[in-house]
Amino acid sequence: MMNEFTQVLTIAGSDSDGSAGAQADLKTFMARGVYGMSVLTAAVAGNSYGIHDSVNMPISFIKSQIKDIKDDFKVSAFKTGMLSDSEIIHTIAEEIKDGSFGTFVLDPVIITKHGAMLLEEEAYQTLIDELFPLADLITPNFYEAKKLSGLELNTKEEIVKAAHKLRDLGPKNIMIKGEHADDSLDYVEDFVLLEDGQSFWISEPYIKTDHVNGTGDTLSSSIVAEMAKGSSMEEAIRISKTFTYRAIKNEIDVGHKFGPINHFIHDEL
Ligand code: PXL
Repeated sequence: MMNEFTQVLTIAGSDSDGSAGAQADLKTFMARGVYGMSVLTAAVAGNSYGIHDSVNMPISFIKSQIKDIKDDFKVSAFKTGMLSDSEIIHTIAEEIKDGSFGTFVLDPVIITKHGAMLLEEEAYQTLIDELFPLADLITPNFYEAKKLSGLELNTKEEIVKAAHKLRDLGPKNIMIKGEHADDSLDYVEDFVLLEDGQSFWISEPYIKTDHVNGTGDTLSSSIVAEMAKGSSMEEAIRISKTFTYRAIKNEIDVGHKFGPINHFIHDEL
């Protein structure tokens, strides 16, 4: 008897150094015990010093990848990561709106921690107009939440306000990830607003490390995996936050500068 496997998908960019993008997503899917597939939207040339080049996949090729997955697999949940521009966003929206890939986690990737732009500015509105209404969850980081809500987010009240403002744009659930640019922080606090109106903060101790590449990708793909396995949205978010925290805490020595997190963490969760 063959094992039946839960199948999930990432629609994202490839990152050559394996720390972020589709590579981080696939490693996370493996660590969380689901079968991961990828539709590549773009590919970046990067290492732990930064991103040095990138190309977008041709629209026809993005469509071919999606068609091949639809023709053969039963995807229970999926995420989007780097989408580059309006044309790619529009293509993805058209392809996923039939709902055949299940639960949709949208990680609104705009910029890397070290300043590389992964989404053109002209595309922010397309992301909001075409993909937000289809999303079960969006997971903006602090910077992305500022850009997409138009609020400054200087206080906790403003973060709560931003979450409501973003939810009014269509996504069912919102997770705004806390700021962690400041080394004097004791905790990183994320704010979650659920579909039923309940909300909560999740906090984990701040870890001072240069090895945080791919953190957002890992969190959102872990949520995809947990949703696909049957968790509720709240459970999936809590499990994934702990998983990501542990992947940051248990550092691995890879790369000379801003290294990856540790996807080999898969005991007990
Ligand atoms: O972590 C954001 C991200 C997403 N997708 C790709 C990336 C990165 C960051 O480096 O390279 C392809």
